[in-house]
Amino acid sequence: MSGSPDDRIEIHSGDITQLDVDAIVNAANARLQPGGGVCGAIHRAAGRNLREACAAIGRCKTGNAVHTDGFDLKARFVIHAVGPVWHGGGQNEEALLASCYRTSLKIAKQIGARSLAFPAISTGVCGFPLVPATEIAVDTVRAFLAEEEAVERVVFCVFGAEADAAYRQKLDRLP
Ligand code: AR6
Repeated sequence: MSGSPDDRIEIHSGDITQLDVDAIVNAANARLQPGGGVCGAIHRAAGRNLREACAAIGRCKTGNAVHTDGFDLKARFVIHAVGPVWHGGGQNEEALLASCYRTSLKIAKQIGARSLAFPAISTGVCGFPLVPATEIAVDTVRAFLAEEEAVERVVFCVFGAEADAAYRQKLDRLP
């Protein structure tokens, strides 16, 4: 084993587009278009080739993910995961969010990405409450890392003090 799951998890506060990891995960929309938030930032940083690669794929269902190259990013790959819009919790949002994390990790394993960074999927425009979203993100990643050695390192890339505090609290890591 390459260490216990928690030794392979990091929290990084800042812009995911700057991270030097094998793959970054995008909080994408179903049409895989640039959009705003972290998705817009990733498309701006990766360049127009990313838009074309996404257009060639077409669509992706909520809870699922697809991958492309990273083009102008430091990351070799972008894994585009489509998170659920929060409708109050009665529309399978929690399972769909967990599926985004699980599917992204499986893709990372398939493409040989040993280090992977996630943004806080669905917690911006999609309105998923931060604390339950953090629980799902961390629990799903921990469970995967406990079973799989192929992905060696997972970075939770948080943007803003509130998300930073939520992840630190969940992982019991005080600043
Ligand atoms: N690096 C890391 N995290 C970021 C960055 C960044 N550069 N920019 C924002 N965040 P959101 P969603 C955080 O709204 O809720 C888009 O239009 C942000 O603070 O980007 O999944 C897509 O096209 C928040 O914590 O994604 C979709 O249509 C988190 O990233 C839709 O929005 C997610 O916020 C996806 O909405």
